[in-house]
Amino acid sequence: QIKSLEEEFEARIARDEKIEPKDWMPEKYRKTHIRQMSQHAHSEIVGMLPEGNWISRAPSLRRKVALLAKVQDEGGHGLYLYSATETLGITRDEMFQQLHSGKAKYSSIFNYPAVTWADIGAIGWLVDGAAIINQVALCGTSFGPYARAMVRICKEESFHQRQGYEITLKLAQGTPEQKAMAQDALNRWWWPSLMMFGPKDDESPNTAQSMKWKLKRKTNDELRQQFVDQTVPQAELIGLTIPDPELKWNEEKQGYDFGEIDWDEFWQVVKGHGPCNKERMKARVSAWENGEWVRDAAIVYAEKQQDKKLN
Ligand code: FAQ
Repeated sequence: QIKSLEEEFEARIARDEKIEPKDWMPEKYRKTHIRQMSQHAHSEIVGMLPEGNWISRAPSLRRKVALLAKVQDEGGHGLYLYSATETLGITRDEMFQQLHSGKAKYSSIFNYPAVTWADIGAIGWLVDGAAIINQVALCGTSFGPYARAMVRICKEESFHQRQGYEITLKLAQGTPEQKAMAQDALNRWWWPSLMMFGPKDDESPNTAQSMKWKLKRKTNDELRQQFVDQTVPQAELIGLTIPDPELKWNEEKQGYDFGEIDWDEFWQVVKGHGPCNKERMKARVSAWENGEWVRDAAIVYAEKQQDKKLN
């Protein structure tokens, strides 16, 4: 019987049908979705921290309003993705427990510090730019709730990317000091942004199965190449230089060749030894602990409302 269920499932995937939470699915399909989707949700929530750091120091009211809205969107994306993941049978408490204990990962990129205002430009331009490329592909993913979440999230991400590019553009057109700030931010965020797409395909243990199940629609290297090809002309347009001496247009492949990523640095950051890993986890754990009374009060309130309805 399992055999025929599995065959039917594979046939549905082959027909590009969406798999919905109550449909039969192989246990490994469920597990790998919980892994990727919960890590995606954690990345959105931890991703609020580097930029949150700049809300009170944004250089104008207009910048402050935009940044506040962006960070708020990220919180919304995280909650949306947690809800989508819950449909696979894991609770939100379990997901937080996995994050706080270090069992679940979140994107390496958020373990780097945002040290100047130009970093807020670089995060929007490069980090959201990379996120969109990854997430546009995920709009066609096979699990219905994840695909639908991505469609909505991508719309907001494109506003995030544009606000970041505009910050960088203004700095690049500003005084020599401002232009130097924009270049310095690009220098520091470029390589970590390329790392967001994960290990090379031949060193990515999850890619082959995830491509078969159409969880992933493009591989890590395909998406990384797309990001480089899209971003280099954007840097050129505003007079900034990509910090890669090996970057070169390849006429034959109609794309850029680029230098080797520092994979030691990538794995160090993924394993918890990046510049801000400890600080980020401390912020999340203390938010969870300090918020306990709010969660308790909300539960008691909900119970009281329920009692009122019954009586
Ligand atoms: N950081 O076999 P693969 C955002 C792990 S955007 C940390 O290739 P997979 C928006 C990977 O989990 C960022 N860990 O894995 C925003 C696996 O470990 P595991 C979030 C990484 O899953 C913008 C191991 O390495 N976006 O938040 C990373 O097939 C601005 C082997 O790797 C998403 O999560 C990494 N960079 O491919 C917010 C997108 N790369 O789980 C605020 C959805 C790999 O077996 C401000 N996720 N690892 O223990 C994906 O597309 C995939 O999960 C990949 C990794 C591509 C990230």
